[in-house]
Amino acid sequence: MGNGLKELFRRHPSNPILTVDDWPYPANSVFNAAATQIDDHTLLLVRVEDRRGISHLAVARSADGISDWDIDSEPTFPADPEHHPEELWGVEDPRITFVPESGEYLITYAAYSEAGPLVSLARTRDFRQFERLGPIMPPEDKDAALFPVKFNGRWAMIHRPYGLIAEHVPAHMWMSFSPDLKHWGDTRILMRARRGGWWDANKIGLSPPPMETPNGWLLLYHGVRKTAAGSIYRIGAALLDREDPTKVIRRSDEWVFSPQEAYERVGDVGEVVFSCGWVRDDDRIRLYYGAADTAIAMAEASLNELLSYLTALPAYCNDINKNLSQ
Ligand code: BMA
Repeated sequence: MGNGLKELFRRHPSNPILTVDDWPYPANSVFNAAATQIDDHTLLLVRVEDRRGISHLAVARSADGISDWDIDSEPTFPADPEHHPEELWGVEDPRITFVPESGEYLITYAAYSEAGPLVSLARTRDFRQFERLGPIMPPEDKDAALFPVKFNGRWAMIHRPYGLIAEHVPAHMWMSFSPDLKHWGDTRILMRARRGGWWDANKIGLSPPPMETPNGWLLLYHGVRKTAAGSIYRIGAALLDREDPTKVIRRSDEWVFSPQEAYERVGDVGEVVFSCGWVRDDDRIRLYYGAADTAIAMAEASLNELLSYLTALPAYCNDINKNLSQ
């Protein structure tokens, strides 16, 4: 976007809406928060990096989702390496999926194990008590979120395995299925990283959990562009078939959101916008994102505008052999 075209996502004027200065206890940074709407308030499950470099998760609540955050006075979901050795170096980048069928919230997060990050799962009803279901994907794997409904009786999850063969092998988005949230399989590539000079070449991953819309499952995903000065993390959009989410039906060529403001360009890791959560209120979408691995910011979009943009794109070709130009 840019060049005078209307941006799909509009930054909130009070960005960044949460920084470590708002935190009730000492920490290094707050970023990459999961988000959900509970009754009359917005809940963020925030990744907090402490001053050792280890991350935990903390709950922040706000009536308008922008200001007056009520933040838990101590870590809500600290790593528990004693019982869960895979959490040795912390817990990171959560995604929340509310399951209407059971009234539970399922939380996927990256547990930073000695062998690299892996996908772990926990569930809660109130964000006070959590039940850990443990690792569901071996390392290295992250950027995972569940769908809120089952498909033919099976849970579905998007995730991003990486580094299984070698660093130079592209990191694509994959999808797996499970009858019981414990045993995962029927694993396949969902959407490939592009190649060459593309903004989303070589490494992509899911951003917030998939959102159900009349036109299909709306996805945002991050693409990583490696440059001589470091990596740039931007966000693109895609649509999956509503009945068969293994089919990508649209994918934006251009990114829909990218680092531009000072708080996105400068920080612990500059040139990063990284989203793990969004909240929908009729047509209004609030996208929460980590800015430069340092603070939390928010941008708004209209669901109808996003869907009009995507549905006007040509149908996406899922056939890799016809897609080599990308
Ligand atoms: C990714 C993840 C994110 C982080 C981003 C930019 O690989 O580790 O947590 O925001 O890098 O540093």
